[in-house]
Amino acid sequence: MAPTQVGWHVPVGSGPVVAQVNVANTGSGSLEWTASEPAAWLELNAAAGTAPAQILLTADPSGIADGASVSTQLVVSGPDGQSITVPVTLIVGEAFNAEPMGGLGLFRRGDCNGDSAGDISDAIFALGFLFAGGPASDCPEACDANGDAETDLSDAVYILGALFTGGPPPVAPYPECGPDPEPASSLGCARSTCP
Ligand SMILES: [Ca+2]
Ligand SMILES: [Ca+2]
Repeated sequence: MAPTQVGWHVPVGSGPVVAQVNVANTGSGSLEWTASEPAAWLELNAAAGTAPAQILLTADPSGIADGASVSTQLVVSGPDGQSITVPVTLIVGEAFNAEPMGGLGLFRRGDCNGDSAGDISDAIFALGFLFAGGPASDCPEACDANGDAETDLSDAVYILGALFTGGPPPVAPYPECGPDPEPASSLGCARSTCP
């Protein structure tokens, strides 16, 4: 299951932010799972299902004070008593000393495959996910190269255009790491390669 932790750092007044946790079955047969978390500020789009699946986590910063850091745990339980715990943290406003966030919430647009480089492999990764059953990105927002809050063929075309035909570069944050300029429509970035 990926990622192993989820976090956001949002400005005061931010709308809800979203991240995605993939539940995969590395064995054979079907794997039933249930998910739970106890925090009022966090919601899941599903509490149970069959792997492979994607759980969308939506964190609502609206009731959290400027400078506050809140944490909870997403627990995903499978058969035979197996369970995986994913720490989830939401930091609001000027709280830079709360705890190290390891770049969570920051991303570099266009780096769809999360290797810190922007090159043709990102377009290949995006096409693989869209059309060839390849893995999903741990940072879907970075795959949204043209910044229209959707990941589709146009993003792969956009990445290739920027590399080879003089097209515009990925929209901000690019080329430096940064936060999502439109957090309300974010596709999420659960695993960042940003420092
Ligand atoms: Ca890359
Ligand atoms: Ca897009």
